[in-house]
Amino acid sequence: THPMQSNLAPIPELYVSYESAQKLKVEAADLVSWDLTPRQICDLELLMNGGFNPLKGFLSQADYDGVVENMRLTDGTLWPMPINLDVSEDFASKLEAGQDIALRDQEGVILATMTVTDNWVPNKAREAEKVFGADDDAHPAVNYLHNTAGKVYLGGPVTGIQQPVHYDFRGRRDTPNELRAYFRKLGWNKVVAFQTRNPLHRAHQELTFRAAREAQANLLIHPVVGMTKPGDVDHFTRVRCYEAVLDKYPAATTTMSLLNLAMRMAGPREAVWHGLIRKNHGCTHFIVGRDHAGPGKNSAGEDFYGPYDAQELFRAYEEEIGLKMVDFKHMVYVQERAQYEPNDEIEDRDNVTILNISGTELRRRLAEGLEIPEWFSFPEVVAELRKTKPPRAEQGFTVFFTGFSGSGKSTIANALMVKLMEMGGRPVTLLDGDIVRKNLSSELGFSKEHRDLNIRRIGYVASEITKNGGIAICAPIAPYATTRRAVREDVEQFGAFVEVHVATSIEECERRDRKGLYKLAREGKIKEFTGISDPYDVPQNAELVVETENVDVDNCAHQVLLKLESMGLIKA
Ligand code: PPS
Repeated sequence: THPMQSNLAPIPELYVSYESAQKLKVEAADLVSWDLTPRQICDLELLMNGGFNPLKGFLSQADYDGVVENMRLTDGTLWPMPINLDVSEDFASKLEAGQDIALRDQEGVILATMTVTDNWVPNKAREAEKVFGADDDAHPAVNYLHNTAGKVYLGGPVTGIQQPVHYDFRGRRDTPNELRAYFRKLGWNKVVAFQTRNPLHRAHQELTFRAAREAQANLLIHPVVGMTKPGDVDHFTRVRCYEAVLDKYPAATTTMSLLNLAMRMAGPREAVWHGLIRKNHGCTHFIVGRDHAGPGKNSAGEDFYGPYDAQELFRAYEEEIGLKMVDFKHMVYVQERAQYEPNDEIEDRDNVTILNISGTELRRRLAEGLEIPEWFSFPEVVAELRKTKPPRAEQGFTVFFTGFSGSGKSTIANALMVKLMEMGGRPVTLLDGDIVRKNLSSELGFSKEHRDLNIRRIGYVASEITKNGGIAICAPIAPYATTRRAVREDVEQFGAFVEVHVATSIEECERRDRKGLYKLAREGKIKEFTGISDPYDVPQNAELVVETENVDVDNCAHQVLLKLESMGLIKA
C-alpha cells in the first residue's frame, strides 16, 4: 500500500452563517424546545462541526436500523454508531411529523434547531445485542441505554446555531476544520492520531512516538474530554498530565487537541467510529491498541470483547474508513537496556528483566502514597495525579453514626471530633442530629418523608466536605436503611463512608432517658418516636458496631479511631 496523504480541504459543517444564526435564534425562541442531556450536547457538537460527517442530523429510523444491523446508512455509507435524540414518551407524543424543535443546552441557550422527521420507539434489547455485543447492564452504554436514555428516539436534520460553550482549556479545543487548517498551515500531510481517556505514562509516550516514526507522520494526541468510562481520572487532571508529556516529544512533531466526544466503550465498533471521526479531523493514521475502548467485564466476569477484536474490525474496514491503522504494540520496560521495547520483539528475553506496572497496581500505589518509579511515568504526571488523588490518609471521609435517641451518638461523635482535631491535618465538621435540626432542617418534623429529607441534606453536606478533603462526622438517628444507603452512595463518589452503629438497646436508652423524651413518648405526648412508636432498621453492614453499656465514651471513640486507622484513613 502506498502512503496515505490527507486531503485537508474543509469538510461540511451544519452551522448557518453568523447573520442567519442571529435571526434563527430569535425565531427558534417560539419553538417547542428540548433540553439536551450532557451526552446529547457532546453528540450535537460533533454533528454540527463535522466530526460526525457525513451525518446531517440525528439518524432517521431507516438509517438507525441500517447502522444497528450492519453498520451502514441507507445510502450504503459506513457508520457504526447510532446517534439519536432520545427523549421521553411525554415529549415525543406532543410532536407532529416534520415539526421544528429548538435544542437547548442546560442553561437554556439554543444551540440548534432540528426538523423531526422520525419519531419511534426503538428495540433497545436489539440495539444492545447488535451494537454493544450483549444486552448486559454491566456494559456502561447498555446501562445508559436502558436506565438513562429516553424511551423514544427522534431523527431528523439539524441546523447549527452555535457551538456548545466550554470554559476550560479553550485554546486546546479545535473543530475538525480548525485542525485541518492547522495541519495545512504547518504542512503536516501525514498525521497519526492517538485516542485516549487515560493519563499518558512513559509506555504511551514511547509507543506514540514510535508509531509516528514508523508512519513517518506527525503526531496528534487526541484525548476524549466529553464523556468517558465512569470512574476514569477526570479530564481536568488528565489534560494537565498531557501538557506535561507534550514537552517530551521532539520539538514541532507533535500537537494535542481535545475532543468533546461522548464515548460508548463499544470496543470494535467504537474503534471504527473513532477512525471515521479522526479522518474528519484531517488525520491519515490511527493507533488502535489492545482492547481499544473496552468496557471492562460483563456480569459473568468475562471480557465483553476479545483483546484484538477492535484491531480486526478496523482492519476489515480500513479502506472504507480511509485511515491507516497503526496497531498498538504492548510496550514493556527492559531494565538492563533502560528502555521500552515492544513485548513481542524483545531479544534475549531470558537474560533480561522485564518490568511492568498494571493499572490496578498504579491505583494502589497512589492510594497508599507509595513510590512510582521514573521508568514507569514522568515525575510531572505523577505529581498531577497525586494532587488529584492524595493517599487515603489525606483524603476526605465521612463517619456516619446511627442509633436510637439517647444511644450516645452525639457524645461519642464529640469525643471523636476532639481526638481528630488533636491529630490535625484535616478540617473536621460535626453534623450532630440536634445541631442539624436547628440549622439545616429547622422546618422539618419526624414523618418518614421529613426524616428522609433531613438525612439526605446531611448526606449532601457530608459529601461536599468529603469531596473537599475534610472529615464529616454525622450523628442523626437515621432510622431507614434505604436512606442510609443513598447517603453512602453520595459520599462514596468522593471518599470513604464509615457507618458506625451505636447499638445501645431501646431498653437501655429508655432507662437513661437523658432528655425525658421517652417518658413523653410513652405518654403519647410525642408522636412517631423512634423505637417506641416509629421504626428503626438495624444496620446490616455497618463498618463498626459499638456497644455503650459498661463501656466509657473515651473507649467507644477510640474504637472508631482504630477502625479509621485499619481502613488507612488516618496514620497511626
Ligand atoms: S432523624 O430520624 O434521623 O431525622 O432524627 P434526628 O434528626 O437525628 O433527630 C433526633 C432528635 O430529635 C429529638 N426528637 C425525636 N427523635 C425521634 N423521634 C421523634 N419523634 C422525635 N422528636 C424529637 C430527639 O431528641 C433526637 O435527638 P438525639 O440526639 O438522637 O437524642
